[in-house]
Amino acid sequence: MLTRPPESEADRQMRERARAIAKAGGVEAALAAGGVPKLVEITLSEALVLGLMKQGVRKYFAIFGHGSTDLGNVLRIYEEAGATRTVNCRNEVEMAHAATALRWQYGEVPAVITSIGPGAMQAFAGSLAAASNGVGVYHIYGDETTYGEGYNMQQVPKEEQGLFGRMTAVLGQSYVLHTPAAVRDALRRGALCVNHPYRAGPFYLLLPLNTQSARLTINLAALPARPQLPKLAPADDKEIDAAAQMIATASKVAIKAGGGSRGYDAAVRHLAEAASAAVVLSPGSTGVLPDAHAQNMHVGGSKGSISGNFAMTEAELLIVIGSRAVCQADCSGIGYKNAQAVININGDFADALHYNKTVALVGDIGAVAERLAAKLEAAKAGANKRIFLDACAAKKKEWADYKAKRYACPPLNDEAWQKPVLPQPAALKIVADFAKQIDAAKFFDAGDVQANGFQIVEDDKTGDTFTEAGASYMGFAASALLGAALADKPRYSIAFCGDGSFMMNPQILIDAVEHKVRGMIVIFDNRRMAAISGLQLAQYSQDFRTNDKVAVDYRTLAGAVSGVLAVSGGDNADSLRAALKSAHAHDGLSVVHVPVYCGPDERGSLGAWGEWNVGNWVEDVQGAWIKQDL
Ligand SMILES: Cc1ncc(C[n+]2csc(CCOP(=O)(O)OP(=O)(O)O)c2C)c(N)n1
Ligand SMILES: [Mg+2]
Repeated sequence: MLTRPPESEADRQMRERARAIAKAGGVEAALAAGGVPKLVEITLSEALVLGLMKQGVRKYFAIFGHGSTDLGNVLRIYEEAGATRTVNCRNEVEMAHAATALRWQYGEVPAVITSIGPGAMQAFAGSLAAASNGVGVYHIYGDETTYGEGYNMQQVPKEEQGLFGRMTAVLGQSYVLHTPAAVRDALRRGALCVNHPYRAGPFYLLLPLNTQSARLTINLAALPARPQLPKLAPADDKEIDAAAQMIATASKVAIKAGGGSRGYDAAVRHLAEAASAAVVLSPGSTGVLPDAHAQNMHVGGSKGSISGNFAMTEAELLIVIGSRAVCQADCSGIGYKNAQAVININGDFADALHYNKTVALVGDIGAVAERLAAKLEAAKAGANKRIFLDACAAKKKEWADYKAKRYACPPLNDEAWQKPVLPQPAALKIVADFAKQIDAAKFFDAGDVQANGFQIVEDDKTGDTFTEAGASYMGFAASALLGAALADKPRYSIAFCGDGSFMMNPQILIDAVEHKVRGMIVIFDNRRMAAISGLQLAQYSQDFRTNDKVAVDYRTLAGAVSGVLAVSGGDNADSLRAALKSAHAHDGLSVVHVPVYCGPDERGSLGAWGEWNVGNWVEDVQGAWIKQDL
């Protein structure tokens, strides 16, 4: 037992503040009720917690170390008062993903806390997923002392200052709290960074070991609140009229709805219908237009689909909505071979101007798309596009028939498994259908699981699939389930993981149990990192070091953790369906292990329909890119 000495006077006062704030329901309310004075003398650690609370940040994922014990003490006292919540995790990459998921899936802004050095570096690595998908989260890392009394253990061992701050500033925005009173400025910058309307991302607060406990006088009323920004749109109709005119005269129009269009379902649909445009989705935007909508051509890009890539290739006018032109989602920059011009709707100038020959409609997607749609309706601009839409519909049917054949494929004899097992597309489809049936959200990990996954999902709204396509970070999906541990209203979610990805971050097995997450992990086990074997084979006709010979019994491994229900999905569709049912009935985390086929039979994959600027394809792709004018 750790003994508890009597509480210090400073901690007692902190506890009083924490109670007053929790009782009032927040810093502002406590100030208004007179529960706390405006000017308080507190430590930097407490000021930070109060400042974050003022922005609505009350939830923390933490792995403490010598670099964050002071902050940990504040969070202990505030949690005991009911003002904040902290969950302890087993791996910093995992908790960075959990934080990203909490913001992405539930819209709640959390903070990640690490020690100095290795813990921080791991969380920093994980924060690439937040940066790549435009998800705003706070990361708080311990940092070297400001007195320079000698090297701190785990700092970057160089005679230079602020190195962690510089490193983190490369990936997102960062602030070193060298001067405690700077916390107000740091939090103002952080608030905009994590709540940015179209370029949100991680904000890193570097907290030196010695400034955490430094006391400062702070004005609680002056700590910045969460910013409220108006929606912006072009001030006059000049560009919108020009865009409407371009759409009216073109006969083949495609919309590319990128990750930024998530959540703008109604506006995208309105614009698509008014423009009679074929809508091509990105891996991260499935659901923005209902799957069965006649104008939904599914995903397009390097992996893509028959219909999505057809529409991208054939369109003479491209309308880009909320896309930063990611190589893979945009066919390595050569997706629009016949496009003569672009209309680009984006809040960010650089993204809006990514292509040449562009009319940039800079602003909020909803505001701009609705205004443009109204113009198109008035001008009956969609009237001349039937032939193209019919051709697209035929391609959509071709894609649906193609997929149906793969879903119906029986178990295939597999070399690694030495028996017939389900092909991955068929297995993924069964799990995706089950998710729909129970209204679960789907998280996809990297690899073939992810690529086949976004080709398969049939979403009808934003928010049913989270595919971390920005960084494609192996280990994201299973870790993301931990977001539910702190969510106000957790939704049952299923993580679709490859065997390779699952082993990158299996810590969720413990953390989900500890923090009472209900959810499911399905491991699609092809005994290799098949996405890369597949690329190697396609490019160099040989695979190399993308598998090993070690058999792992994932059911026993997962089942060894008390509280986890581990079941086998078996080798056929019926056994998998039965396994999913029993897994879902478990009141906690369940793991379903499904052996899947990997080999030369083409029914084992859903194919690639675009081009990609990698490996020995670069000459061809770049040759095509250099010739096009967009
Ligand atoms: C952390 C990380 N390391 C490496 C990669 C590169 N990578 C992408 S997919 C993949 C293989 C994925 O294997 P698995 O999870 O088993 O899925 P499969 O392709 O076999 O379905 C690798 C190594 C990555 N995306 N993330
Ligand atoms: Mg695999």
